[in-house]
Parts: sequence; structure tokens; C-alpha cells
Amino acid sequence: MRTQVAIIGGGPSGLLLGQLLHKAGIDTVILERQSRAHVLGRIRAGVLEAGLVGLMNEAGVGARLQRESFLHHGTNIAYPGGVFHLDFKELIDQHVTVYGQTELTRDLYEARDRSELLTLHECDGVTLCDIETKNPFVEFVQDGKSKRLDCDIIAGCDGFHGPSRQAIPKAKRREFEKVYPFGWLGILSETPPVDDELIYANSDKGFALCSMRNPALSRYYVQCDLSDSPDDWSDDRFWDALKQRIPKAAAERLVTGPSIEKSIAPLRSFVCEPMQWGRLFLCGDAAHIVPPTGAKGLNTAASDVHYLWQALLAFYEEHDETGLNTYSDTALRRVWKTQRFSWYMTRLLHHFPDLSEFDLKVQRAELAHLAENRAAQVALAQNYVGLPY
Ligand code: RFL
Ligand code: PHB
Repeated sequence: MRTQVAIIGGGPSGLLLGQLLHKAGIDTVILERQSRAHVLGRIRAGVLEAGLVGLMNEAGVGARLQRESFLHHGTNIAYPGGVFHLDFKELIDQHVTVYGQTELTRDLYEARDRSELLTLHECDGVTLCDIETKNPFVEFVQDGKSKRLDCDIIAGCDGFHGPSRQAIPKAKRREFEKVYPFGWLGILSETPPVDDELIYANSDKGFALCSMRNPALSRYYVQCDLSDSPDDWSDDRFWDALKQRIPKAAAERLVTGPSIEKSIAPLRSFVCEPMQWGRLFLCGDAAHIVPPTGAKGLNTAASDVHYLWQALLAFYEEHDETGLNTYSDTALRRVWKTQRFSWYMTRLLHHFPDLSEFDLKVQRAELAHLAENRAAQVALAQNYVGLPY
């Protein structure tokens, strides 16, 4: 089997890249370890930057997103001293779009099917070979048979645990990591959201987030211990914890109900440098992870896809390798800015077990400053809605 760009991983990065390349007549094959149902069963991101929405439109897959998503012109930040509204529209005349990663992924799979592009699911033992040459290839096993995919380029879009990053020689790779001493317990419930916009809450009892997917489907999170398991958290325990952490008015109008999904995500900041080796290019979670507090994971995956897509267009249409050679540096410049923002939001809003009384006072002062200071709000809003590509 041969293709131009072999894409490892059928998550949002791989699918979006595949669709953008298809529009330019560049052939791709996607190799995915899981079944499609498994990929579509994962509940993850919900807040999209304008850049990602633009890429979905560019790829010709934005129609349902345009119809069914919700524009948010601001967000609420609550803390023990009060609650303030960060008004994106008034501050910077921008917005974010609320649309689930699951739906976005489904739109991309359906577009890929319509174009009859090859996506191979349940591929085991994916191994990247000869990436330092102009003729790389990927070996894998599907339906018990060993297979080989030859290509010009490999796009490593296989998430944090995939094999692509590991294919960069260990001596040539640097990894930067910060692991946080807590996780997020998230639930999905078929109840109306507690507010029209998101509420991020720093409370004495720990962080909480009220989010949503649509007017009948809410997504809520509470900070939990890393040693907790979802089984430790009955729905009642979850709702009680949430009510204690969000503003009183919101707690009073919160509609509770049975959870239809409940999971715990550890929080981590991680960057691999470089994001390219030979003919291998990493995109999204394969190269970096952010704690979800700034809603930046999927959005940063999208900016990588944008840079790689542009570089591949120049490579195939003009035989110009400049974009490919500078891909890692270009992508990393934006990656580190979203790392900074995600780390800042995490530090601002969570209860850290090792926080001294001094640290706590500084955290509260930072929130009070944000509540009062327009310049600080503008900077926060600019980062939250998404820095330019
Ligand atoms: P993914 O989605 O992990 O997809 C990688 C794909 O690669 C496959 N794979 C392999 N395929 C072949 N062979 C192998 N050996 C393979 N190993 C793995 C996997 O099965 C998978 O299908 O990475 P991608 O495409 O880079 O997308 C990244 C995003 O999924 C991620 O950054 C976001 O979900 C992060 N995130 C959020 N991002 C936002 O921008 N806004 C948000 O509001 C937001 N909220 C979140 C989040 C992540 C969360 N969790 C669970 C970590 C909320 C949560 C709770
Ligand atoms: C979500 O809706 O899942 C969500 C929203 C905002 C975040 C993280 C997750 O910062």
C-alpha cells in the first residue's frame, strides 16, 4: 500500500489534517488503533477557538457545526471574594464556540467516508520505519495480517500514548513536564446547563467548572484527588461537591440528574521538542499536553494541523520544503504560549495542597486584580479566545 501522507491516529488532529489535505488533492491513509465507536465514545473538549472553527469550514466540514454550536461572548470566574464576568465581546469583540469534540470528530469521520478516503481501524503494532529517509513507511497488523504503508511523510497524530513521539531518537528529543497533584472528575448529565455561559470556580473546597454541550446536556467538573476512582463518587456526592464550590445563586438553580458518563482525568503539562524528525511530524497531544483549565488541548492540536497543512501544501504544490523545515519551531512558539496560559489558569483556579498561606493570599489577590482591572481582563480574554496562528 502507498499514500502521500500516512497519518497515525484517527482523533481530531489526524482527521482534520486528512480532510484539509484531501481538499488540496493530497492523498492520505489514517491508521487508528481503536474502533470508530471507541473514538466517538470519548467525552473530551467542548470549547473551540475561532481558528479551529475556521479550519473546519476550510475543510468543508463546518455545516453542522455552524448550525448546532453555540457562540459564547464571555465566561464567568467565581472565587471566594465574588464572581466576575469576563466579557469577550466588550473587551476584544471576539467569542468562542461551544461544540463537543465528539461531534466534531463525527463530522470529520462522516466527511472522510463521503470522500471514500481510507481509514484503517483496529491497527495493532504500528511501527514507524526509515523516518530519516525520503522513503519512510509504517508497519502494522490488522485482522491478524502484517501490512506495510509506504509514504512521503508521516504525520504523528496518535495522542500522548502513541508510538510516533517515541520514534524520535531519545538522544535527540527533550521532554518538559509538570504533573499536578490533583485530577478532574467530570460528568455528563442530561440536564439544562446552570448558566448560559461557563462558570470557572476557585473555592475553598477546590476547583469546579460548569460547562455544557447543548441546552439539554451539561458537562460539570470538580477537582478531585489523584487517588480517587469514579466509583468513589456517587452522583449525590458529585452534586453536593459541585454545589459547595460554585456561587450560591448558581447552586440554588442547579438542576441535577443521573450522570450518563463519569471519568477522572489527571492534569499534566508536557512538551516534546522537536516536533519533527526527518519525515515525521508530530501534531496535537502526540507532542504536547495541557491541563484542561484553559480549554487549549484540542485548539492547540488545531494550530499544529494548520502549520503542517500549510507546509505540506508548499511541499506538494511548489516543491518548497521551507515550511516543513521550520514546522517544529513555528508550532512550538505557539505551543509554549498556550502552555503558559494553561499553567496560569490552573495555578489561578485550583486548590494546591502545598499552597502556603502566603501563596493563597497571592492567588486571591490575583483574582481580585482580574475582577477589577480591564487590562488584565483583556490579556486573559485574548488568550482564552485563542492567540492568532
Ligand atoms: P487524541 O484525541 O488523543 O487522538 C489520538 C488518536 O490516536 C490513536 N492512537 C493510535 N493509533 C494508531 N496506533 C497507535 N499505536 C495509537 N495510539 C493512539 C488514539 O486511539 C486516538 O484516536 O489526540 P489529538 O487528535 O491530538 O486531539 C487532542 C485532543 O483530543 C485533546 O487535546 C483535547 O481533548 C483536550 N481537552 C480540551 N481541549 C480543548 O481545546 N478544549 C477543551 O475544552 C478541552 N477539554 C480536554 C478537555 C481533555 C480532557 N481529557 C479527558 C484529557 C477536557 C478533558 C476532560
Ligand atoms: C468542557 O466543556 O469539557 C470544558 C470546557 C472548558 C474547559 C475544559 C473542558 O476549560
